[in-house]
Amino acid sequence: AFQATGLDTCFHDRHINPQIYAGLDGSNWRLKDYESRGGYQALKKILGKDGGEGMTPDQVIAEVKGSGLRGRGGAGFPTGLKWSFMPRALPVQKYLVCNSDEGEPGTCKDRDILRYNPHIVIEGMIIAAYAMGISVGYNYIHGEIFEVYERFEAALEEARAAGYLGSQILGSNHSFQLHAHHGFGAYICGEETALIESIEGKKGQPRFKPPFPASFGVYGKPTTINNTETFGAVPWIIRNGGQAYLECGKPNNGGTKIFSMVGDVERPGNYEIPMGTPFATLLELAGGVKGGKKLKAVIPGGSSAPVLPADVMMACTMDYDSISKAGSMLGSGAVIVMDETRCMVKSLLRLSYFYAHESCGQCTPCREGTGWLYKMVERIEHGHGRPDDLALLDNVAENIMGRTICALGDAAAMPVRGMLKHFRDEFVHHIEHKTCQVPSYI
Ligand code: L3W
Ligand code: SF4
Repeated sequence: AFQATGLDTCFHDRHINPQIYAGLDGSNWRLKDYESRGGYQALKKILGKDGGEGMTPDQVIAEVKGSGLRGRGGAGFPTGLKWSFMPRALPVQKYLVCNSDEGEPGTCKDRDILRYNPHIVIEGMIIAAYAMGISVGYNYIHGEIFEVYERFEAALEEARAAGYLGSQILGSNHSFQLHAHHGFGAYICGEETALIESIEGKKGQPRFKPPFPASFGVYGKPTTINNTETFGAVPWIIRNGGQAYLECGKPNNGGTKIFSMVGDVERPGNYEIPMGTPFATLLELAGGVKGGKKLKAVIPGGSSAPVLPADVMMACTMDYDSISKAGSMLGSGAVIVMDETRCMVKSLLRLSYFYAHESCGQCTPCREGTGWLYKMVERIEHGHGRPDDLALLDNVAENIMGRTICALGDAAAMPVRGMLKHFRDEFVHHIEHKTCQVPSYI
């Protein structure tokens, strides 16, 4: 029904689009397969190895700026702008990092990109390194997907053997050494500065920002860090032009985005759609609400994003602006769909447990506050809620927000505030009646 950005960034669920998925199944991730899909043509284009004139680093950055590409990890920061922060002329070691530490509940896109198309990330990183004058890079891969790490290592070997990676790439002056690095599954290592600490061999705890990694990153040196999907979009942008990518989406929300449709849908999976597509269309692609039940609520951008009730969500389009106008955020693009049988108290309990468990413990509001939130929601869920608990929940969430070193504190507080804003009645019912008002739980 729509045109994706070529087959190379397309990860439709197998039930939806078997042809496209078949092109990227477990056996087609190798270099020869990627080349047959146009792989490494963008790299040849910038280096002038395709018979053309080549592109200067400034031209590459201008193309990425013009594409409207924004960070696909959660924050949506403009990629071209981030690349322009790199002090290219500074005679110090600079680093490029890919954040593949995908851990946001509901999100499962980056592992599929690496599983089915590792070379697209490698090519995107080589191009980024060229644009920013960087000679060393790391791809930090989540520790719980070890087979993906092994596959990425194998793809790196192929790229090196073919002359795409390493010293004097394709006979040019551009050299880039890229290494894979795996974590051990801590959610907090997806926060960019914790990830950098972990690369350096330290405990993965976030640093204060500023300074941002752009000036003080790996080993204190200028570092650019982007998400896996962000790098994956770069080869297409270079081959087809930034304007073409921008036009796939809508102003300020260029291109396509992969959404992980999870929860109560008939066909969960990853769907690449143009930015600005109505949520209703995405829901339809995923087969609608499971079992024909009624849609109750959606968490539109990974568990850190506030929940939205069905009617608000159905009026949204899938882009940064529309979702944030509705009071939530596009985040990492995990769309958690909840049907009419879902209890919001129980859902919040699961989320609160996650954040309390994953807090690194560095700052008091997060270390203590996430635990308090969890304990309060737990007693409400189990029929021991107190009349003043909702005011206390609100108060603790408010006092975490903006008072912590990294975004995990806010991420723990925002779901609480979203749930209380839209589904307060359910919490009140739990406290007053010591039981759930949702039919399946009565
Ligand atoms: C230089 C400046 N650089 C900002 C850079 C900064 C970073 C990027 C965005 O949080 C969100 C969070 C989670 N000079 C700069 C600058 N930068 N100003 O731009 O920065 P920031 O601080 O807005 O965001 P962040 O700390 O990177 C990320 C949300 O994502 N999230 C988490 C997702 C988790 C995954 C996953 O598991 N894969 O994606 C979900 O929504 O809550 O709001 O690079 O250095 N003046
Ligand atoms: Fe650690 Fe939480 Fe503070 Fe982030 S907000 S640094 S996870 S204690």
